[in-house]
Amino acid sequence: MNYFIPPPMFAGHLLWMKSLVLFIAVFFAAQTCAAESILVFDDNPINLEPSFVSQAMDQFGLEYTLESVSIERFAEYLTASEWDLVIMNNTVVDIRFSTVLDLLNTHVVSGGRLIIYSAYHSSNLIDHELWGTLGVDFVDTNIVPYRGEASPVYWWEDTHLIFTYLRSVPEFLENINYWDGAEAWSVQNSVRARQGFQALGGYSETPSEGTAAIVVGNSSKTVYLGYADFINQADLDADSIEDASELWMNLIYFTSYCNVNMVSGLAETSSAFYEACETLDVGPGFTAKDGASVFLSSGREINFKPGFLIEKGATLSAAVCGQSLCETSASPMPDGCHSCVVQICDIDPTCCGTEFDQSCLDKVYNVCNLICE
Ligand SMILES: [Ca+2]
Ligand SMILES: [Ca+2]
Repeated sequence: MNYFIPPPMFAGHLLWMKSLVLFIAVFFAAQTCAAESILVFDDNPINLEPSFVSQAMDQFGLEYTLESVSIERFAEYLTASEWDLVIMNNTVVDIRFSTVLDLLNTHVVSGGRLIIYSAYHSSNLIDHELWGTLGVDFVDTNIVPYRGEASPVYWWEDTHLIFTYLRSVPEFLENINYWDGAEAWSVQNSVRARQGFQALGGYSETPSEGTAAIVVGNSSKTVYLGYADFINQADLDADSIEDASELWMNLIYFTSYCNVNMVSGLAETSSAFYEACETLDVGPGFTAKDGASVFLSSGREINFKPGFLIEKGATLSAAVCGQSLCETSASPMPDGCHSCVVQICDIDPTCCGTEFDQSCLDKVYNVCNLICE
């Protein structure tokens, strides 16, 4: 069974605010960011160019390998090398007869990061061990017909980082399966979270066992998603970014952010947070509009590129630690310069009082879940 019939053209707060007495550093040197190894499979039928995932990646200036057609080629990529982060947003391609879930399970068991949605969880893949590794047990499926309304997805812990970290993301209350292409179905899978995993959102307004749609675990390295987001075109908070794309930005950041260090092409109208471990490039093209509160934070420096604009009624706060979060230093970190520094120094005050030694550096990964290259 195919859930999607393609038209011919498609064949194939943060706490670091607590000491916001910092400074705005203005540089105009061009900096590029080194990419982490990120592999994406995304056959989202409505936003292929670019998909919500790609929009989020592009906002960060991240390089990634994208496969949107062939599950076999995706499996080859998985086999060929190790990846820091793998994203699978599988709406269309039938994966039931591939080895891809085996490969993804190996990836996670070996410590890799994974964010996954697959329509085919509801097919004969229910018992695959990957789902147990991700902390979920299948409960039910809701197949949403063309022009039908899917269940809303509610946030059960609306202050969690995945809903607030970089972008404030409204609940997915308008999941309407309508688009101008060919007839398409979408699939929502509901699951039960296992012990030790967090169900952060689901199809019921309040947390309820067996109706979970967003489950995180494995030390914040994995996120299971139960819903197809290609049908969610809403921008309910009217900040000019589709809410589904905003959630991807947070999810990517939450699972594996560190040297994500470019934000561009944005017009902010509310609060937004952007942080980097070493260098943060803002722009080209970045506008804080009336009512926006923009918080920037970086280890070494923040570069403002052409097209950077703060309009009347907007505020900008920028914090620079003065040293990379990815290196040890004989100097302590200024407390509050970065959300990760706040987390680390709450646990070990010597990192902000004496020196930023190896045990502090280890916490960048172990506590903040940030990857330094
Ligand atoms: Ca938003
Ligand atoms: Ca939005």
